[in-house]
Amino acid sequence: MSKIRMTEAEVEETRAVISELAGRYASVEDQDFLDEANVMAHELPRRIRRELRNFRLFEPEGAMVVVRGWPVDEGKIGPTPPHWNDHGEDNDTLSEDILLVLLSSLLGEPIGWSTQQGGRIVHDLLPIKGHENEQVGTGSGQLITWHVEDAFHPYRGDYLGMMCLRNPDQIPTTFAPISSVPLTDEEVEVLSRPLYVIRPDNSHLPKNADDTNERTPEEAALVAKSFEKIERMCTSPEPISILFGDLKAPYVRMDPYFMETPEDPVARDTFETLQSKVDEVLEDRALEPGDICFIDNFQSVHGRKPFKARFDGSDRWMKRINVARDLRKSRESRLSASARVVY
Ligand SMILES: O=C(O)CCC(=O)C(=O)O
Ligand SMILES: [Fe+2]
Repeated sequence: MSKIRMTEAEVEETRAVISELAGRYASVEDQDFLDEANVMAHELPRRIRRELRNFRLFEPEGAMVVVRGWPVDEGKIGPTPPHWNDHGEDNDTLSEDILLVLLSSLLGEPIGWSTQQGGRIVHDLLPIKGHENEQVGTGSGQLITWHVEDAFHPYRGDYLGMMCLRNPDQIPTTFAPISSVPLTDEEVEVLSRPLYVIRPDNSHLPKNADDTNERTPEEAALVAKSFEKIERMCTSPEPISILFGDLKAPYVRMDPYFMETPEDPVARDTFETLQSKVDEVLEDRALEPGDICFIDNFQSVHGRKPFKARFDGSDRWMKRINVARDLRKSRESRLSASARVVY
Protein backbone atom coordinates (compact mmCIF):
# COMPACT_ATOMS: atom_id res chain seq x y z
CA MET A 1 0.00 0.00 0.00
CA SER A 2 1.26 3.49 -0.67
CA LYS A 3 0.43 6.38 1.59
CA ILE A 4 0.95 10.06 1.00
CA ARG A 5 0.48 12.70 3.68
CA MET A 6 -0.52 16.12 2.41
CA THR A 7 1.71 18.92 3.66
CA GLU A 8 0.17 22.16 4.94
CA ALA A 9 1.10 23.84 1.68
CA GLU A 10 -0.56 21.06 -0.31
CA VAL A 11 -3.71 21.37 1.79
CA GLU A 12 -3.81 25.10 1.03
CA GLU A 13 -3.21 24.56 -2.70
CA THR A 14 -6.00 21.98 -2.71
CA ARG A 15 -8.32 24.23 -0.73
CA ALA A 16 -7.97 26.94 -3.38
CA VAL A 17 -9.11 24.58 -6.15
CA ILE A 18 -12.01 23.33 -4.04
CA SER A 19 -13.10 26.88 -3.10
CA GLU A 20 -13.27 27.91 -6.71
CA LEU A 21 -15.46 24.94 -7.56
CA ALA A 22 -17.62 25.31 -4.43
CA GLY A 23 -18.31 28.89 -5.52
CA ARG A 24 -19.73 27.64 -8.79
CA TYR A 25 -21.41 24.35 -7.93
CA ALA A 26 -23.76 23.49 -5.08
CA SER A 27 -23.42 19.74 -5.54
CA VAL A 28 -21.01 17.24 -7.04
CA GLU A 29 -23.98 15.57 -8.70
CA ASP A 30 -24.19 18.55 -11.11
CA GLN A 31 -23.32 17.21 -14.59
CA ASP A 32 -21.35 20.38 -15.43
CA PHE A 33 -19.15 19.84 -12.38
CA LEU A 34 -18.53 16.20 -13.32
CA ASP A 35 -17.65 17.27 -16.87
CA GLU A 36 -15.12 19.80 -15.52
CA ALA A 37 -13.63 17.78 -12.67
CA ASN A 38 -10.78 16.20 -14.62
CA VAL A 39 -9.50 19.56 -15.91
CA MET A 40 -9.63 21.11 -12.43
CA ALA A 41 -7.92 18.06 -10.93
CA HIS A 42 -4.83 19.03 -12.90
CA GLU A 43 -4.49 22.03 -10.59
CA LEU A 44 -4.04 19.81 -7.52
CA PRO A 45 -0.52 19.54 -6.08
CA ARG A 46 1.88 17.77 -8.40
CA ARG A 47 3.07 15.22 -5.83
CA ILE A 48 -0.51 13.96 -5.33
CA ARG A 49 -1.20 13.84 -9.05
CA ARG A 50 1.99 11.85 -9.57
CA GLU A 51 1.08 9.37 -6.82
CA LEU A 52 -2.33 8.66 -8.35
CA ARG A 53 -0.94 8.55 -11.87
CA ASN A 54 1.58 5.93 -10.76
CA PHE A 55 -1.17 3.95 -9.02
CA ARG A 56 -3.16 3.86 -12.25
CA LEU A 57 -0.27 3.24 -14.61
CA PHE A 58 1.89 0.73 -12.76
CA GLU A 59 -0.95 -1.11 -10.98
CA PRO A 60 1.18 -1.76 -7.87
CA GLU A 61 0.55 -5.10 -6.18
CA GLY A 62 -0.36 -3.41 -2.90
CA ALA A 63 -3.58 -2.34 -4.70
CA MET A 64 -4.36 0.52 -2.31
CA VAL A 65 -3.33 4.14 -2.06
CA VAL A 66 -4.21 6.47 0.81
CA VAL A 67 -4.04 10.26 0.68
CA ARG A 68 -3.93 11.45 4.28
CA GLY A 69 -4.06 14.80 6.00
CA TRP A 70 -7.18 16.56 4.76
CA PRO A 71 -8.51 18.44 7.81
CA VAL A 72 -12.18 17.47 8.13
CA ASP A 73 -14.08 20.22 9.95
CA GLU A 74 -16.35 18.31 12.38
CA GLY A 75 -18.62 21.30 12.87
CA LYS A 76 -19.05 21.93 9.16
CA ILE A 77 -19.87 18.35 8.17
CA GLY A 78 -22.37 18.20 11.05
CA PRO A 79 -23.80 15.09 12.69
CA THR A 80 -23.80 11.81 10.77
CA PRO A 81 -27.20 11.79 9.03
CA PRO A 82 -29.63 8.92 9.67
CA HIS A 83 -29.86 8.07 5.96
CA TRP A 84 -28.08 8.92 2.69
CA ASN A 85 -31.25 10.65 1.46
CA ASP A 86 -31.71 12.64 4.67
CA HIS A 87 -28.95 15.25 4.86
CA GLY A 88 -29.92 18.18 7.08
CA GLU A 89 -29.09 21.87 6.86
CA ASP A 90 -26.22 21.25 9.30
CA ASN A 91 -24.51 18.83 6.90
CA ASP A 92 -22.04 20.58 4.61
CA THR A 93 -19.69 18.05 3.01
CA LEU A 94 -19.34 19.89 -0.30
CA SER A 95 -15.55 20.34 0.11
CA GLU A 96 -15.02 16.65 0.88
CA ASP A 97 -17.33 15.56 -1.96
CA ILE A 98 -15.45 17.79 -4.41
CA LEU A 99 -12.07 16.52 -3.22
CA LEU A 100 -13.15 12.90 -3.59
CA VAL A 101 -14.39 13.50 -7.16
CA LEU A 102 -11.25 15.46 -8.12
CA LEU A 103 -8.90 12.73 -6.93
CA SER A 104 -11.09 10.09 -8.59
CA SER A 105 -10.86 12.01 -11.86
CA LEU A 106 -7.12 11.44 -11.83
CA LEU A 107 -7.75 7.68 -11.94
CA GLY A 108 -10.66 7.61 -14.37
CA GLU A 109 -14.32 8.57 -14.61
CA PRO A 110 -16.64 8.47 -11.60
CA ILE A 111 -19.78 6.43 -12.28
CA GLY A 112 -23.04 5.75 -10.42
CA TRP A 113 -25.62 2.98 -10.56
CA SER A 114 -29.28 3.72 -11.18
CA THR A 115 -30.04 0.88 -8.77
CA GLN A 116 -27.89 2.26 -5.91
CA GLN A 117 -28.39 5.34 -3.70
CA GLY A 118 -30.72 6.96 -6.23
CA GLY A 119 -28.12 6.99 -9.01
CA ARG A 120 -25.79 9.28 -7.05
CA ILE A 121 -22.10 9.43 -7.89
CA VAL A 122 -20.92 10.08 -4.33
CA HIS A 123 -22.47 7.67 -1.84
CA ASP A 124 -22.80 7.98 1.91
CA LEU A 125 -21.66 4.95 3.86
CA LEU A 126 -23.33 5.29 7.20
CA PRO A 127 -25.31 2.91 9.38
CA ILE A 128 -29.05 3.04 8.65
CA LYS A 129 -31.57 1.95 11.26
CA GLY A 130 -33.24 -1.21 9.98
CA HIS A 131 -30.17 -2.29 7.95
CA GLU A 132 -28.30 -3.60 11.04
CA ASN A 133 -28.46 -7.19 9.87
CA GLU A 134 -28.10 -6.53 6.14
CA GLN A 135 -25.09 -7.40 3.98
CA VAL A 136 -24.80 -3.83 2.66
CA GLY A 137 -22.49 -0.86 3.18
CA THR A 138 -25.21 0.88 5.22
CA GLY A 139 -25.44 -2.09 7.61
CA SER A 140 -23.54 -2.27 10.89
CA GLY A 141 -24.09 -5.36 13.07
CA GLN A 142 -23.23 -7.83 10.33
CA LEU A 143 -19.72 -8.46 9.05
CA ILE A 144 -19.42 -7.39 5.39
CA THR A 145 -17.75 -10.44 3.90
CA TRP A 146 -14.77 -9.53 1.74
CA HIS A 147 -15.61 -8.99 -1.92
CA VAL A 148 -14.78 -7.21 -5.15
CA GLU A 149 -17.12 -4.22 -5.44
CA ASP A 150 -20.03 -4.97 -7.81
CA ALA A 151 -18.21 -8.17 -8.78
CA PHE A 152 -21.31 -9.48 -10.56
CA HIS A 153 -21.45 -6.61 -13.02
CA PRO A 154 -19.42 -6.37 -16.24
CA TYR A 155 -19.27 -2.56 -15.79
CA ARG A 156 -18.04 -2.59 -12.20
CA GLY A 157 -15.59 0.14 -11.28
CA ASP A 158 -11.86 -0.28 -11.76
CA TYR A 159 -11.40 1.57 -8.47
CA LEU A 160 -13.40 2.04 -5.30
CA GLY A 161 -12.75 5.31 -3.48
CA MET A 162 -13.61 5.96 0.15
CA MET A 163 -13.16 9.12 2.13
CA CYS A 164 -13.44 8.90 5.90
CA LEU A 165 -15.33 11.73 7.58
CA ARG A 166 -15.73 10.12 10.97
CA ASN A 167 -14.68 6.79 12.49
CA PRO A 168 -14.77 7.22 16.27
CA ASP A 169 -14.39 3.51 17.12
CA GLN A 170 -11.77 2.88 14.43
CA ILE A 171 -13.95 0.27 12.76
CA PRO A 172 -11.69 -1.38 10.20
CA THR A 173 -12.21 -1.87 6.52
CA THR A 174 -10.77 -5.31 5.73
CA PHE A 175 -8.45 -5.68 2.78
CA ALA A 176 -6.33 -8.18 0.83
CA PRO A 177 -4.50 -7.68 -2.46
CA ILE A 178 -4.83 -10.80 -4.63
CA SER A 179 -1.01 -10.73 -5.01
CA SER A 180 -0.69 -11.61 -1.31
CA VAL A 181 -2.72 -14.82 -1.69
CA PRO A 182 -0.31 -17.75 -2.19
CA LEU A 183 -2.01 -19.68 -5.02
CA THR A 184 -0.44 -22.63 -6.81
CA ASP A 185 -0.28 -22.72 -10.63
CA GLU A 186 -2.92 -25.48 -10.63
CA GLU A 187 -5.28 -23.38 -8.52
CA VAL A 188 -4.79 -20.36 -10.77
CA GLU A 189 -5.57 -22.52 -13.80
CA VAL A 190 -8.85 -23.80 -12.33
CA LEU A 191 -9.90 -20.34 -11.15
CA SER A 192 -9.33 -18.96 -14.64
CA ARG A 193 -12.02 -21.23 -16.09
CA PRO A 194 -15.66 -20.07 -16.40
CA LEU A 195 -16.96 -22.35 -13.66
CA TYR A 196 -18.44 -19.80 -11.24
CA VAL A 197 -21.46 -17.54 -10.93
CA ILE A 198 -21.80 -14.27 -8.97
CA ARG A 199 -25.25 -12.89 -8.19
CA PRO A 200 -26.00 -9.19 -7.60
CA ASP A 201 -25.37 -8.10 -4.03
CA ASN A 202 -28.20 -6.77 -1.86
CA SER A 203 -27.28 -3.11 -2.33
CA HIS A 204 -28.76 -3.26 -5.85
CA LEU A 205 -32.10 -4.73 -4.83
CA PRO A 206 -35.31 -2.67 -4.99
CA LYS A 207 -35.95 -3.27 -1.28
CA ASN A 208 -32.80 -1.28 -0.43
CA ALA A 209 -33.35 1.43 -3.05
CA ASP A 210 -35.12 3.99 -0.79
CA ASP A 211 -35.16 6.11 -3.90
CA THR A 212 -36.91 9.46 -3.47
CA ASN A 213 -35.66 11.11 -6.69
CA GLU A 214 -38.08 12.94 -8.92
CA ARG A 215 -37.83 11.42 -12.38
CA THR A 216 -39.27 11.94 -15.81
CA PRO A 217 -41.44 9.01 -16.99
CA GLU A 218 -38.60 8.12 -19.39
CA GLU A 219 -36.04 7.94 -16.57
CA ALA A 220 -38.43 6.03 -14.31
CA ALA A 221 -38.95 3.47 -17.08
CA LEU A 222 -35.17 3.08 -17.42
CA VAL A 223 -34.73 2.56 -13.70
CA ALA A 224 -37.47 -0.07 -13.74
CA LYS A 225 -35.67 -1.78 -16.63
CA SER A 226 -32.38 -1.72 -14.68
CA PHE A 227 -34.03 -3.46 -11.76
CA GLU A 228 -35.36 -6.05 -14.23
CA LYS A 229 -31.81 -6.54 -15.48
CA ILE A 230 -30.62 -7.06 -11.90
CA GLU A 231 -33.46 -9.56 -11.44
CA ARG A 232 -32.29 -11.47 -14.53
CA MET A 233 -28.71 -11.48 -13.20
CA CYS A 234 -30.13 -13.00 -10.00
CA THR A 235 -32.11 -15.74 -11.71
CA SER A 236 -29.76 -16.66 -14.56
CA PRO A 237 -26.23 -15.39 -13.92
CA GLU A 238 -23.58 -16.04 -16.58
CA PRO A 239 -20.76 -18.38 -15.60
CA ILE A 240 -17.44 -16.52 -15.28
CA SER A 241 -13.86 -17.18 -14.23
CA ILE A 242 -12.70 -15.77 -10.89
CA LEU A 243 -9.23 -14.89 -12.20
CA PHE A 244 -8.56 -13.21 -15.53
CA GLY A 245 -6.06 -11.00 -17.35
CA ASP A 246 -2.39 -11.98 -17.08
CA LEU A 247 -2.50 -15.20 -15.07
CA LYS A 248 1.04 -14.55 -13.77
CA ALA A 249 -0.40 -11.48 -12.00
CA PRO A 250 -4.14 -12.06 -12.29
CA TYR A 251 -7.09 -9.75 -11.85
CA VAL A 252 -9.89 -11.02 -9.66
CA ARG A 253 -13.69 -10.90 -9.44
CA MET A 254 -15.54 -12.62 -6.63
CA ASP A 255 -18.05 -12.04 -3.89
CA PRO A 256 -18.38 -15.36 -2.04
CA TYR A 257 -21.43 -14.26 -0.02
CA PHE A 258 -23.38 -14.02 -3.29
CA MET A 259 -21.79 -17.00 -5.05
CA GLU A 260 -22.81 -20.61 -5.18
CA THR A 261 -20.48 -23.44 -4.35
CA PRO A 262 -19.94 -25.17 -7.73
CA GLU A 263 -20.96 -28.80 -8.05
CA ASP A 264 -17.82 -29.82 -9.91
CA PRO A 265 -15.48 -31.13 -7.15
CA VAL A 266 -12.30 -29.55 -8.51
CA ALA A 267 -14.00 -26.16 -9.01
CA ARG A 268 -15.53 -26.41 -5.53
CA ASP A 269 -12.36 -27.45 -3.67
CA THR A 270 -10.28 -24.78 -5.39
CA PHE A 271 -12.88 -22.13 -4.58
CA GLU A 272 -12.88 -23.19 -0.93
CA THR A 273 -9.08 -23.20 -0.80
CA LEU A 274 -9.03 -19.72 -2.31
CA GLN A 275 -11.43 -18.47 0.34
CA SER A 276 -9.40 -19.85 3.24
CA LYS A 277 -6.19 -18.47 1.77
CA VAL A 278 -7.77 -15.01 1.47
CA ASP A 279 -9.05 -15.28 5.07
CA GLU A 280 -5.49 -15.93 6.19
CA VAL A 281 -4.02 -12.80 4.61
CA LEU A 282 -6.95 -10.42 5.13
CA GLU A 283 -5.86 -7.33 7.06
CA ASP A 284 -7.65 -4.62 9.03
CA ARG A 285 -7.23 -1.08 7.70
CA ALA A 286 -9.09 1.45 9.82
CA LEU A 287 -9.40 4.77 8.03
CA GLU A 288 -9.12 7.99 10.00
CA PRO A 289 -10.98 11.24 9.36
CA GLY A 290 -9.56 12.96 6.29
CA ASP A 291 -8.16 9.76 4.76
CA ILE A 292 -9.01 9.25 1.12
CA CYS A 293 -8.38 5.69 0.10
CA PHE A 294 -8.50 4.17 -3.38
CA ILE A 295 -8.72 0.43 -3.79
CA ASP A 296 -7.79 -1.29 -7.05
CA ASN A 297 -11.03 -3.21 -7.60
CA PHE A 298 -9.40 -5.59 -10.12
CA GLN A 299 -6.55 -6.54 -7.82
CA SER A 300 -7.99 -6.87 -4.33
CA VAL A 301 -10.92 -7.69 -2.08
CA HIS A 302 -12.27 -5.65 0.82
CA GLY A 303 -14.99 -5.79 3.44
CA ARG A 304 -15.83 -4.32 6.84
CA LYS A 305 -15.88 -5.56 10.42
CA PRO A 306 -19.23 -5.45 12.26
CA PHE A 307 -19.94 -2.69 14.75
CA LYS A 308 -22.64 -1.44 17.06
CA ALA A 309 -24.25 1.61 15.53
CA ARG A 310 -25.09 4.48 17.86
CA PHE A 311 -27.72 6.27 15.73
CA ASP A 312 -27.04 9.52 17.61
CA GLY A 313 -25.22 11.57 14.96
CA SER A 314 -21.74 10.36 15.97
CA ASP A 315 -21.60 7.20 13.85
CA ARG A 316 -18.90 6.11 11.43
CA TRP A 317 -19.37 8.05 8.18
CA MET A 318 -17.59 7.51 4.87
CA LYS A 319 -18.10 8.84 1.38
CA ARG A 320 -17.81 6.25 -1.38
CA ILE A 321 -17.29 6.48 -5.14
CA ASN A 322 -16.90 4.05 -8.03
CA VAL A 323 -14.40 4.93 -10.74
CA ALA A 324 -14.21 3.42 -14.25
CA ARG A 325 -11.03 3.82 -16.27
CA ASP A 326 -13.08 4.05 -19.44
CA LEU A 327 -16.67 5.24 -19.80
CA ARG A 328 -17.06 3.79 -23.27
CA LYS A 329 -17.33 0.18 -22.27
CA SER A 330 -20.70 0.92 -20.57
CA ARG A 331 -22.02 3.26 -23.30
CA GLU A 332 -25.00 1.00 -24.15
CA SER A 333 -26.22 1.39 -20.56
CA ARG A 334 -25.80 5.18 -20.23
CA LEU A 335 -27.92 7.98 -21.69
CA SER A 336 -25.12 9.97 -23.36
CA ALA A 337 -21.36 9.84 -23.91
CA SER A 338 -20.62 11.81 -20.73
CA ALA A 339 -23.53 10.57 -18.59
CA ARG A 340 -22.29 8.88 -15.43
CA VAL A 341 -25.21 6.75 -14.38
CA VAL A 342 -25.20 3.13 -15.51
CA TYR A 343 -28.76 1.86 -16.05
O1 LIG B 1 -17.35 0.49 5.09
C1 LIG B 1 -16.33 0.03 4.60
O2 LIG B 1 -15.21 0.21 5.10
C2 LIG B 1 -16.40 -0.80 3.35
C3 LIG B 1 -17.78 -1.24 3.08
C4 LIG B 1 -17.90 -1.84 1.72
O3 LIG B 1 -17.45 -2.88 1.43
C5 LIG B 1 -18.53 -1.06 0.67
O4 LIG B 1 -19.34 -0.21 0.98
O5 LIG B 1 -18.27 -1.33 -0.49
FE1 LIG C 1 -17.50 -2.99 -0.82
